Amino acid sequence: MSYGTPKSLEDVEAYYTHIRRGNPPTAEQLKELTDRYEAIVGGVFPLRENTDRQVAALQAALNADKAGADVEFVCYQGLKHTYPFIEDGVEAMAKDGITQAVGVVLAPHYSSMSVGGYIKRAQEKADACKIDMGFVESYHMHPVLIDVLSRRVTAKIDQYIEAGATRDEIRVLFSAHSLPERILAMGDPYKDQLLETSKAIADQAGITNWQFTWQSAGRTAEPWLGPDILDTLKQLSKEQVEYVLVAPIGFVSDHLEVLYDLDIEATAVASELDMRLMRIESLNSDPAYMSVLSDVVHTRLNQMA
Ligand code: FEC
Repeated sequence: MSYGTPKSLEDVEAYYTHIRRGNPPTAEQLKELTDRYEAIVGGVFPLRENTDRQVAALQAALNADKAGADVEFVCYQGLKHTYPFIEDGVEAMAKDGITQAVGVVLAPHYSSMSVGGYIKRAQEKADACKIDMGFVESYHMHPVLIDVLSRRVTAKIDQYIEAGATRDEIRVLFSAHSLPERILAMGDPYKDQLLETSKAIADQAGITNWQFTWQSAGRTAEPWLGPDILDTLKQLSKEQVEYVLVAPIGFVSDHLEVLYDLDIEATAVASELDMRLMRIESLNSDPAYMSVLSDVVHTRLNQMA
């Protein structure tokens, strides 16, 4: 399961309306979002192809990792805010005669407002279709995930050092999608899981100059978790930090929140502040990430059997 992205610029309004729980955006809000899509690679929607590739690569990894078990894995796709919706994916499984399934989200950290929402919808549809469905809730501390992300952080730090920075001059910002502040009062594990992942990567990469920051907060009236990355950059500029490396650990794919919010918006703010900003490469369908997903799915399936 994954967030989903519009099929085309014409599809942005329906997509945005779904995110807003059926409330259509104003013309101004729609234009603002459409402009953001147009700014990333000319209105192409990389998340769609990315997700397709991830689904195909996971299916191959699951079948390669089954160690002779008499079972064939088939992966179905279900998106949160556009076609094929989560319910469409579960229905397609039922039509194909699938009776047992494991659901996994292309996001490593659990929040009742993110992964919890995917699971609830899939579970409801699976119950209606009489499919025995189990779920992976999070995999934010999987050693292979920590390892692959640490290596990506180290690669960019080395690039800064080659360009003349010293290790002490580089500040690593781990980031993730903000959520409304009320999740904290609900005892949601999201923030703690993100801090755990950040610390594990920093320890493995031998980094002490790091901090966590939020990004991509929604445009609603209620307070969202902060500080936002744009404010963090302004603060770092006051501390005379010149080299910033962003590691958006809450995301696994190249999509709007990475390609626009970081590569365009945050990069422009950093440049105005005379700072250099790089980000680590997204995992997309990296075989190491696919092996993490395959491992957590196999583990969950064994618990169900
Ligand atoms: O590339 C793309 O087309 C999709 C990029 C995209 C990803 C993504 C991931 C997450 N979101 C999460 C939470 C919220 C909450 C709201 C919200 C709103 C938006 C809007 C767009 C959008 N999100 Fe998103 N999100 C992506 C895109 N998101 C566009 C609407 C305009 C805007 O506010 O910018 C607020 C609405 C609500 O109350 O429901 C909350 C979380 C994730 C990471 C986990 C996941 O992937 O599911 C959490 C990718």
